[in-house]
Amino acid sequence: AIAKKRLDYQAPNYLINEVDLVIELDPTDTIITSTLKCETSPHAISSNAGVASEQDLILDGEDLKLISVFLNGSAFTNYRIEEGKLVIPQAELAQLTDFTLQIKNSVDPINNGSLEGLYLSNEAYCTQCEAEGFRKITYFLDRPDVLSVYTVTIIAEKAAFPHVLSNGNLVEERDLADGKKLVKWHDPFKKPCYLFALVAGNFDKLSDSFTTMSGRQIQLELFVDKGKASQGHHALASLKKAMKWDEDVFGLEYDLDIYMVVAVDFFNMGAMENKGLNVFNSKFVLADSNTATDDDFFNIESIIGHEYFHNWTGNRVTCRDWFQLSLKEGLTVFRDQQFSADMFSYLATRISQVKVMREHQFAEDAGPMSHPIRPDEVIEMNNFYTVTVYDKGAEVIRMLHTLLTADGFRRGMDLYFERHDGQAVTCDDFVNAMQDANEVNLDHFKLWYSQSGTPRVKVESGLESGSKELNFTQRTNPTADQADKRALYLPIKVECLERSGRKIDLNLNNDTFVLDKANASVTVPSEDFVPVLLSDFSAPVILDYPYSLEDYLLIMTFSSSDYSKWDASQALYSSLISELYHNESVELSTSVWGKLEAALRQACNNYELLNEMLTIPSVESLTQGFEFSEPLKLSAARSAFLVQMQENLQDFLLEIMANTAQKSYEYTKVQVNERRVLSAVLQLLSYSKTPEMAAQLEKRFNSADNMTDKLTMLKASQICSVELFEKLMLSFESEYLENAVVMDKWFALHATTKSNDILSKLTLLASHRQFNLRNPNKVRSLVGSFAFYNTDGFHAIDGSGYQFLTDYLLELDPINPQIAARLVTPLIQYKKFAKSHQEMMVMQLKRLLNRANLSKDLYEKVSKSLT
Ligand code: HT7
Ligand code: ZN
Repeated sequence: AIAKKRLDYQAPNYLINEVDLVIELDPTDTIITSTLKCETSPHAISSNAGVASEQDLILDGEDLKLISVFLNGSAFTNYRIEEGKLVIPQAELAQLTDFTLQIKNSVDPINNGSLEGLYLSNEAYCTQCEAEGFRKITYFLDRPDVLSVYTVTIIAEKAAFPHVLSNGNLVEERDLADGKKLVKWHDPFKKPCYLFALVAGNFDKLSDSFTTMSGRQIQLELFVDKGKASQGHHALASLKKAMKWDEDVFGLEYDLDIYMVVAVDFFNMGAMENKGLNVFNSKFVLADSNTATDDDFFNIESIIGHEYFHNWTGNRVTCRDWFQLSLKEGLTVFRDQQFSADMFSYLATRISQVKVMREHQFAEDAGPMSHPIRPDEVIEMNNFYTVTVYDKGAEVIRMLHTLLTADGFRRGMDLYFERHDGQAVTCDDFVNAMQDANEVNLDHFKLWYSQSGTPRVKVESGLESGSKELNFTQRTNPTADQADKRALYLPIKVECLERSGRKIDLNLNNDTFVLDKANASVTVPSEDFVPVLLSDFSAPVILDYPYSLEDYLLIMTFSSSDYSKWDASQALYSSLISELYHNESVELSTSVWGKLEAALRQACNNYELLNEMLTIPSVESLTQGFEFSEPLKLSAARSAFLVQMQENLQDFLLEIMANTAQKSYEYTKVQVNERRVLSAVLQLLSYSKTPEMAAQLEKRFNSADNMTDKLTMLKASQICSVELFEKLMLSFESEYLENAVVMDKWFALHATTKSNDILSKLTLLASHRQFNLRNPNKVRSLVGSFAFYNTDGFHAIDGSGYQFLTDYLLELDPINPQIAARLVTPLIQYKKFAKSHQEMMVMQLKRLLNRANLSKDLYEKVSKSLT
């Protein structure tokens, strides 16, 4: 497997201005006739040469059967096939500045388990072309800087496929002989081939419309499986909110006359922003109160928003090459976060994002796959749809937003679109627009794009005659991909509190201190204070300050930022759990509990904050705080902490429980926060493991009128009583057996159960009639939940969890390498665990590496982890 390098970029030798596709659908033998209007690219011509290219035309292709080639209307046979690619020799094109190439090939959708290119999801045809899937449909210059206008004709059986869709506008629909029909679509906007889409199936359709700010009526259509139309309303309402928000906040209006969204069950990721025809994983579309949780409602709104926002950040302005992926993904994630913050809540949105960074991105940066948000080297592009490119990428955009303010950021966005609409550009082009629109110099800031790793910011306070200094030092440790690190440009939000809780004025612009070198300090006009650092997670760094428990409690009580109150609660819990980790028999002092309760009581008038403060850091997030953690010991310490917390705060928790009445379900912010508080309280109380608590959970499960509460009771019973958990799970299974999306939750709950025979359970579940190895949602629910979130099972002392995952990956890799490579993540990050675990994990990684024909996807990750 050969790595591609960012710095090797070369502009294309040929352009493809127009693409005309005729696709005759057939499950095993779909025929594609592709007519390409090509032109020699100006880049390919050296000054003293003629007008024709000096290089062969090399069209990407994978798993295709070539039928015929025509050049300018004549049969053409002087081509070569090299490693799947179709090569038209330069000599054949020597006299031509523009030419038409017609290629006929066939593909086999039903046997395409990779879910890239054209495949079948249940009975529907659908496509996934990002990143490099178009080459699995036809021969093409499969790179994002080749932009073309598409006309797509689809021929399908009329009865089986009432809905036959592609990008843009419908221009023709007519019946053909033999029960077939022809449907033709035209997309007037030039686009890269990764935004091409085709869907054909028999769906229920929900229709609506949106009037844009300039008064144009846009037709909205949502396609879901038959019988599920009632579960599509939330997604459609979310789409309209997103369209309005992008107009209000960024002045961006939708461009085509129709916007379609299709929900499919077989999908590798969350959703895909194909021009005018989004394809969604059904779990991010379908929702009603009986089948979806509050979190599902939130995620649907956010992902619908995300894909919609791509229409400008991704589609109208796209990436020059895939190394620039964060150009569209980091920016669009930032935009969807701002949207969620405005629609739902800033605090909840920010906290959930910070958890992603701390639990997953920091781990990625500390592991073998560490890369900058703009990677330098890639073997398999699918491996770079990462928390680094997406989520750290969004944090980098957020820092620009902080530094330039909302108005300055908007000026930068306006200039970016003014300069680059219709182009394929780079991350530098984006930052340059921000810089030029605001007349600032962002050269140093750009280092965020090329440097990987998580900076550590150490803060110390030193006494200076009558006042104190806060001394900041930043350092980024070497990562697997880069040895040398430089100081970054870091905006750090700071607040200082006197012991009385009074805020000290620091005279900082926007409460933000910019640390732009290795060391710097801030003067604080007080001798005794507690600094509140990195409010709002103003930079993606790890902070190190010698806080005492008292300090955390002071921040939890007096900080002006709810975010910082939550952050202090998490740091407090982590430090107490760490005490138990080092000495499992330690009883945490009663005075801590009393003070904690007092701090939590202060938040009782703010259920949004309270529920966050009652949530204890996950094992995954705690793991990041240790150099070589013993996972089983850490999980035990966390449980021991929860038992003590429950014992010491029981009256307080029972009081809250008594104060929250069950209401008939509505997805409103007030109700969501009440349910979240109740969920946190019930989970904590479940550590009592008493029959009374079990009875309470059973009663609440049976009377729940919504999925959120049902899942809360299942999760709590998983802690409280094995018998109750098994009983409720059986009842849940019989109620939802036919609902694929809901059953994913059931699989995931089983997979995260603490149990000595978890592996035989998983094996049994894998033969459940709703389980299907070819469906990524099922695999993620069962195997993914186990490997990522079942610490005790996955890290079992005998290595059986590691072996189980590996066996599974070996089976999955030949079918869907993209998903196999995602699931290997917990195994390749072995270096953060104690030696005995490392050895067993390495043994399994070697088994993978020794497999003949391992995919590029797994090879890239596994081989890096073993060097
Ligand atoms: N831009 C989309 C990425 C995506 C994807 C990438 C690789 C393979 C399958 C995929 N499905 C979707 C989704 C997004 O970020 O909006
Ligand atoms: Zn995206």
